[in-house]
Amino acid sequence: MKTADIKKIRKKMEKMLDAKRFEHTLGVAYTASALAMRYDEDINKALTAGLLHDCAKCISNEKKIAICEKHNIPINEVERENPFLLHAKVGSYMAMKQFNIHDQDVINAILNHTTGRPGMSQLEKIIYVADYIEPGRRQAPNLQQIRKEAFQDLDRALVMILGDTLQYLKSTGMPVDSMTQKTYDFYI
Ligand code: DGI
Ligand code: FE
Ligand code: FE
Repeated sequence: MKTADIKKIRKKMEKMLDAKRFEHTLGVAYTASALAMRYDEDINKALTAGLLHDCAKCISNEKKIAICEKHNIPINEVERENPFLLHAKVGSYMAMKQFNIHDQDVINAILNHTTGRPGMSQLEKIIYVADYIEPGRRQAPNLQQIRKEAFQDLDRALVMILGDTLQYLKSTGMPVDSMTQKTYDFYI
């Protein structure tokens, strides 16, 4: 991943996303790069995955489902009910096909950024955590504490986010994707 390629991705994302989502995307990319510095990970991979993680976010639910069906991307029951969850799977597919990203770790970071997965790589954890703590986020409880923890102990921050996410889903009555629960059980 060269700097020039990253600039190109950034320009494309500005066109593909609405202004608010683009702002969030930049927040995630730069937060991920700071975490990469802290944890000795590849900064350009963190920037690339951060820029692309929500690339499918502004695609309609109907279109996301159609893309999955066309390319044999499996849709589970919870995703069928909450198609916004599919932006992670569709986004990782688009990163490969439209943005020519072939680095499996970057692809996995995009694929698993919403639910996590057991046995995440450092880069996957960095994107998952950066998505939650980037400076533009305001609403989440314990955000101040989680932001601090992210730069002290990445796994602890990960568990805090998974725990708060499950609690939030429970309180709103939204169905839990089995992967979110499995990830929490794995890391707790
Ligand atoms: O795309 P973003 O908003 O930047 O962030 P994201 O991709 O992490 O999505 C966050 C939302 O996903 C948040 O409202 C919680 C929700 N979410 C995470 N895990 C699950 C979930 N929603 C459902 N229904 N089930 C899950 O397991
Ligand atoms: Fe997302
Ligand atoms: Fe995001």
